Amino acid sequence: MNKETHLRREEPRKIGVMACSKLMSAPVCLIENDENGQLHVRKEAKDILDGISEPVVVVSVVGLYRTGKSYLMNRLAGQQSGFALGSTIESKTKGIWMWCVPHPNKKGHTLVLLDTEGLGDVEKGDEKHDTWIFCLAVLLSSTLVYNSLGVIDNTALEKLHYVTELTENIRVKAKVGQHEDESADFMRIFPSFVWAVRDFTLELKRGDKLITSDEYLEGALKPKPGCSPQTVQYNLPRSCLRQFFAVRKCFVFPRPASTQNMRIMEQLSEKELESEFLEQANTFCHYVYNNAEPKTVTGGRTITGTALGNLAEVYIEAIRSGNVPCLENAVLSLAKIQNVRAVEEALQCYMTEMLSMTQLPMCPEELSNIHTDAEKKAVEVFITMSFNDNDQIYQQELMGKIHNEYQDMCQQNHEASRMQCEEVLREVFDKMEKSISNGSYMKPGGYQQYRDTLRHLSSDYRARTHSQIMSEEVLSTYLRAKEEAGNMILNADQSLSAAEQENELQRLKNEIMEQRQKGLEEQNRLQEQAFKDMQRTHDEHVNQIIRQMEREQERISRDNEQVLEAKLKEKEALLQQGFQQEADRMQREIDSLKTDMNKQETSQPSTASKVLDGIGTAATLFLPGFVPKLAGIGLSLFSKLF
Ligand SMILES: Nc1nc2c(ncn2[C@@H]2O[C@H](COP(=O)(O)OP(=O)(O)OP(=O)(O)O)[C@@H](O)[C@H]2O)c(=O)[nH]1
Ligand SMILES: [Mg+2]
Repeated sequence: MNKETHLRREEPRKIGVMACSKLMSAPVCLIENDENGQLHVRKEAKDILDGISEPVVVVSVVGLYRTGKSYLMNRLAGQQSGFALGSTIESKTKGIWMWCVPHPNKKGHTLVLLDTEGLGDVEKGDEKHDTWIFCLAVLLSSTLVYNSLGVIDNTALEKLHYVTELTENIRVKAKVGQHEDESADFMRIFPSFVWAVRDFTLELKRGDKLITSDEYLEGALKPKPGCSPQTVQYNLPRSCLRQFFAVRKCFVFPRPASTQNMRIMEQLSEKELESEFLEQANTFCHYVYNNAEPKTVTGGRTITGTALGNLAEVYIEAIRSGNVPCLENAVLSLAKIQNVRAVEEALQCYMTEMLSMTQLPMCPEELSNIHTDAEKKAVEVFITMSFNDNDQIYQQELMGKIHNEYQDMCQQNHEASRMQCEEVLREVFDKMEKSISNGSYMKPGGYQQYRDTLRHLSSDYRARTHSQIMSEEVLSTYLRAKEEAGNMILNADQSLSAAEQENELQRLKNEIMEQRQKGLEEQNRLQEQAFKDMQRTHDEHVNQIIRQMEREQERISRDNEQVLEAKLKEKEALLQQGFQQEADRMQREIDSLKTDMNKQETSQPSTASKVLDGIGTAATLFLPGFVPKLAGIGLSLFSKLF
């Protein structure tokens, strides 16, 4: 018996999710019909998604009404109740409901559960509505759970006719070539597929041999030979499932409790559920937690909760205006919305970090380190949120804005330092100023006295301001202002001969020049720091883009590999079953997929070098004379360039 069977209801279930109430205590409606019968996204749900800046793993459940879908979703949330269940024959869930919970084992990810309205309710009699619910579940999720009761037989597959309509209702590319086969595109971007068979009472055996639930599903998806209309009809949903969903999985659940108890499932403790059901339910949940991928869109880009909300709106808008939702167009619309926001939020993140960490005046190296950290975080925010910023237009905008803010901050740091130095200067030279005013130095030997005091106080001042960036500059300005007074004291000093006075005058001039030089050197050091900062900025932006490109490329390659593997398997199966023509067609698809994969592979280095050019040029705009070096960029994609 499974360990979890012993858990009492009051205890949180140990299937993973513990702190899900942190995000949302209960599900909310995401998509519903408005008063005109048109689908729309509920603001409350959109606002919740807007606040989720983490990548999302989206699991949706679809299937005929009254088949335990909401109950299964509650189990995924690790909760006894949440999505509303009904115990009568009337369908319960309307539209699409959403529950966001922290992902139980993917740190930094949110698990978004989408529970959908039951399909095929004759009372409702709105087939088109059902079709859209099914399409939206496919479009919005990264794992699609199809839930049905009983067995996977022809009737069950006929009820899944929605998959055969996907090609009419969803478009991947805005323009499709005449003979282009879209199934690989669908397969690449469609969610993984899980068939949950409820109230399964049979034994998983073929002949004498025990089979797995996955083998059971694959067996049910085998095509029949022949080309009679009935056979074509029979094969259609099967081939759609095989062609659109590269990853397919099946779980069979026995009845969870007695008929009496099933009406009050939400109130049953784990003990009151059938142990075999519990075991299956836990295996199912663990499979989803471990295998459901973060949601991506075309181009391998992982999306955040915010983007998911925007995506839902873009799709709903297309459906409302009578268009077929198109993934490529959706990504373009999403890019416009997301990129502007990505720049704003990244800049906000930078400013918050800077303001909380800095205390002006401070040493420029320290300020620079804080800036580097803040910029790194800001670029991370940008990279997670932005979309299709292929020419790095928005990233360069961010770079410029951060640069300006940092320049302002450096300026403020100079000013703060100047004020503090001037304050010290006033204190230190106060007595000497008084002596100048009351003419105490206007006497024989007065000049020497003045010079000694000046030297002595200058060194006092330096000791008190040695860590200040404006120390020498402020002293230089002061000494220049004192030149006149020094000359007067020198002139008035009768103890010095004319030649000595001439010498002293020259010395005074030289000293002022030297001090001026020191001030300039100080400013040069600051300039050098600015170049260093720019180099770091450049590296940070380039590194993060390239890393992101690598992640996307990795995901695209993985998706392609998966599609390729599925197609090779499919071809083998077709050959074994004597479908030579179909197997040949599959081989052509495989060949064209391989060509695409090769093309993508070879275009990577040129894309990477474009990034470097773009970001490098942007950097030189902010700092004339800046030459972007490639130090610190040691990433694998980049190294392919050489
Ligand atoms: N026979 C059976 N009933 C179940 C199972 N799981 C839950 N139920 C019960 O079936 C009824 C319907 O469950 P829901 O989860 O609301 O079903 P649903 O598919 O979401 O229903 P709609 O929202 O109306 O489409 C409830 O009384 C549940 O307690 C199961 O595995 N088998
Ligand atoms: Mg329901």
